[in-house]
Amino acid sequence: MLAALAGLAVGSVAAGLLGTRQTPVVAIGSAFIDRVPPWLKDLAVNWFGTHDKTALRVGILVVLLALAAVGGVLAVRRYWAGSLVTVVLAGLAVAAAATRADAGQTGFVPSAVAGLTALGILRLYSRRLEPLLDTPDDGVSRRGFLQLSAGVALGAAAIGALGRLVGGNRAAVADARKALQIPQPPSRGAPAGVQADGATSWVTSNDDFYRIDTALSVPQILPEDWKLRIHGMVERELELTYDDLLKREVVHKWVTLTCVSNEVGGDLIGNALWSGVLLKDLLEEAGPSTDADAIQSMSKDGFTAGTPLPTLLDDRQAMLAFAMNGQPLPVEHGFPVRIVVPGLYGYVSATKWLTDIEVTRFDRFEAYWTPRGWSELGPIKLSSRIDVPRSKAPAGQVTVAGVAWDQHVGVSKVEVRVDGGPWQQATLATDASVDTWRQWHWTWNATRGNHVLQVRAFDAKGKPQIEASAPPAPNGATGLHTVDVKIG
Ligand SMILES: Nc1nc2c(c(=O)[nH]1)N[C@H]1C(S)=C(S)[C@@H](COP(=O)(O)O)O[C@H]1N2
Ligand SMILES: [Mo]
Repeated sequence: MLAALAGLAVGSVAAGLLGTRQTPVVAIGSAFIDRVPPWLKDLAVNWFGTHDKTALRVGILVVLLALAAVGGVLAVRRYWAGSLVTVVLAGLAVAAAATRADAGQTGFVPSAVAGLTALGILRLYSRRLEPLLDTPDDGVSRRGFLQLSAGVALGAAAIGALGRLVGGNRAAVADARKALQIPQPPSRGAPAGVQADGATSWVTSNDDFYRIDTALSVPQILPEDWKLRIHGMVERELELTYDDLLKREVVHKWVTLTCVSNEVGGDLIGNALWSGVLLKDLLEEAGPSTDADAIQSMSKDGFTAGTPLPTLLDDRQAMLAFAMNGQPLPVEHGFPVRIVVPGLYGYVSATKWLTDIEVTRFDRFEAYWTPRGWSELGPIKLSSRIDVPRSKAPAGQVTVAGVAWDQHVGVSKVEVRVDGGPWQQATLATDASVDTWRQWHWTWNATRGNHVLQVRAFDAKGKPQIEASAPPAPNGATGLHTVDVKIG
């Protein structure tokens, strides 16, 4: 186990020095994420929520240490058997790292170096342990074994600490992000909105914004290294740098982003002011072929999304965003540039760490989530959520409040009912645009006892949301958000 830990420590230093994210654990974890069956992914998200990535890292470590222990026991009598375990594990990591989208030429090196380190230490151990097999009471050999262990443990800890220091270009990217001067929105004017205690604020701060992606370790891209290619079925290929982007006409737009995995009543949704450049302008400059019906956008880490071309060319102001609530995009939210398309779930549109846009046809590619059981097209479904009260309230006048959304269509009405009684109309807060969620509130004369609150929304055309319960897969959950409240 110490040999394995020392290998991981050396591997992480190697990754830091080479400026790759592919430490052995990240390489194996990323390969695992790409192959995990949907039921297991859902289970992990249910158990660990947005801590699922930490859980995966811990899980990999535990399994690795268990296998290392087996290898260690084998190596006491037969070094080759123990080293075989090490070689297989390191080989898996090397293969995983070498096949990542952003592996580069050196992505496999940290895993290879980790394997060699572990093999070397295992060899030292088997030498030390051989004499103990014949004379278990030999104090000198015992001391030698303990000294070696202490040395390896200390060395691994020191190298691990060093690994944190040389941790890739994380620090450089953070500094570059801080130093950026980006065009500011004219005024941050958010509508006044509903201010009830515990009501969700209309603007979601960058820190509170939900984060969903497949990146076990977030891509670190310096703005000066960022380049976007727009190519494929176009008349003229475009290549764009970060500076080119900032020099263009900038739009600022409130858009509510939603994840298709959001359960009824869930919190994988947030509203922010995005600043960026219209995709319509860029695509028209490139001149898409009349045969094209989609773009495939690609992230630095190989994630892809397929977005219908018409949603990028119409008036909804789909954009290449570089700022979120007046700040350069946080690294977790796609720094330096991502896509934001009002009305579409994130998995078919909102590519973070964007590096490539191919104008193409849906019948020529499959985006990341399509072969994993999610629909090719992902328009956001009309939905509503109760935010207060969530569990209990004192008897009397109780403010029931929440949000409803149907991006790019709009919400016209929200209704609430108590204990399955008649639907009652809630008051809607001011409408910023059809592309954002809408806050609502309703005053309830609550009596003592246990009650059930439900909410439903209507779209701009007066159509109610779907009441039948359906899970998030394959294209978004439906059903009424239902909350049990104890009034006392
Ligand atoms: N590179 C990359 N971009 C991505 C994803 C991803 O896994 N990788 N996930 C998408 C999904 S499913 C959603 S819901 C949104 C979430 O954006 P956020 O994390 O900024 O809230 O990002 C989208 N963009
Ligand atoms: Mo998502």
